[in-house]
Amino acid sequence: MKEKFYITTPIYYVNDKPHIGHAYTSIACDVLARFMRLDGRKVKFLSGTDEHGQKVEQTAAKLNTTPQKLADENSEHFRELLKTLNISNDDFIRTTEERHKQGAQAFWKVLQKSGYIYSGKYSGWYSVRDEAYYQESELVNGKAPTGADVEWVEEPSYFFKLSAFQDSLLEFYEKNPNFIAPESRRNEVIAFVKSGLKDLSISRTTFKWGIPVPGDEKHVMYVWLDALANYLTALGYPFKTEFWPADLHMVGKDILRFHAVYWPAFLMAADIDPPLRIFAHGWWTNEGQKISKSLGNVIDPNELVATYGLDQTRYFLMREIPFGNDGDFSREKMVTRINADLANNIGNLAQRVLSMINKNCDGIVPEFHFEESDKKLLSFAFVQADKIRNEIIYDQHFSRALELIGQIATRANEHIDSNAPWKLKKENPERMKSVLYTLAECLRRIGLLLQPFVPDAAAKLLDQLAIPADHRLFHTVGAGSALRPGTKLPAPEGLFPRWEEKKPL
Ligand code: ME8
Repeated sequence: MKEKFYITTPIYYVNDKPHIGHAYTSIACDVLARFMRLDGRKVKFLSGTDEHGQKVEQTAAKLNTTPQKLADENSEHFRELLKTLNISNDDFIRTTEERHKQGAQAFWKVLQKSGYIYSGKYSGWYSVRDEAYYQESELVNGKAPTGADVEWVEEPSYFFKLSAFQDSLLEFYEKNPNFIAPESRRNEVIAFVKSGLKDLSISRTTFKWGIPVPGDEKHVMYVWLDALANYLTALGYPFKTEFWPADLHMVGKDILRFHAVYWPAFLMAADIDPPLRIFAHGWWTNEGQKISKSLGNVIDPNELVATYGLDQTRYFLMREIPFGNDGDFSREKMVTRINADLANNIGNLAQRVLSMINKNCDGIVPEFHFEESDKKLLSFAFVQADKIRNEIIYDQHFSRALELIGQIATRANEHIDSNAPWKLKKENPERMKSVLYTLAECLRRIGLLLQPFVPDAAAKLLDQLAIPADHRLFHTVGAGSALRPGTKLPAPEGLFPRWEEKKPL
């Protein structure tokens, strides 16, 4: 059996349209899903929408529509965004689907049967925007630590005995040092759990838009318990759980606590294995400013793609900042990446090599007799591939992986300059052929490695090298699957155009 890999995005709230944060998480997951498939794993990649709760109900009321209509409309926007971004998810779950409602209710019943649910009364602070309860001590100037408004809530509620899991959670983090990434976030979570866990209110009675609590329909399930269960219900829980435990839940830093504290505690209570890893990524600002609706600087990912191109957008988001850190989006940084990394380095390499083979070798992969420098370049590319694999599999270090791919292109461009194949044409045609072969083979390796990040451009590059679709898995990166001399190549086409600022008319 192939090794499995189950990866999830957060499920997105349907109170509004998608923004850059949604695109970012989805692209990061897609890179991993594609990487793991190319690495020979059996992948399950899940995304979806989080449709219940007070926030969605209130937004629908404001817009004079029903929560279901609002959810239908916005869920579709998320689905379309995934298509636009070339996201390769295998499933898309909506929490209003029957399969989810039934699975979430079954999960509730298991928690109840195990004795970890009791009924009581909640009185305390709640933030509708965050869909989160806050302690008095957490408030900052009367607001949630996130800046969201809070309201005082007093209502009958069921509670989950979260306090009973404090020690088990700490032991679990201790035994599984890779459970929370990055490291700094792990420390935050441990400190939070050590500071003491209170039981968690897991049902609401003052509004209706949620999954009814089994056996007590005056209550709806707390939207986070409902939402987290999606990772199981999408697999067919309680009947089927193939692929569980999840290998990675990708989340933003603001929702780490729900995933790294509440979720494993619920699962422990239900006697189900916790997921293997939670990665909390950072947040984007826009030209140095916090992104917010009131500032009117929300970035629409559809516009990014329309303006800069799909692969360019994917590349920028994965390359610009170390994954886990916060990052700043700016037009200037985007254009610099497009021109310096994509057009001038990788694009230019492909252009030079493929057009020289086209002109000087009749578009046929030439014969070769390697010199030491050729072998050195190819083995560099091979070693980089191994390093990239480690960066992605163990650390999800996307920017470093792309940097390593860029280094192969830089070396290859240097190899062109130092060998000057255009001069060799007359002086030493045999040597020219070997140099061009080496460079084309180097491009093949670059093309293979680029696939998860910029799938369209990588496919175009591999097509131009006449690599059959079934020769594109990572195990083909080595010499055993190298280009065959004599292979006819199609006419070369540009890969990554330069960004030219349009001059005003
Ligand atoms: O939180 N930069 O959904 P959501 C980067 N429904 N990421 C950002 C961001 C920014 N400026 N702004 C937001 C939810 N995000 C829940 C999840 S999972 C069981 C339930 C990220 O639509 C944010 O960190 O509000 C989060 O991971 C994601 O967008 C979805 O947020």
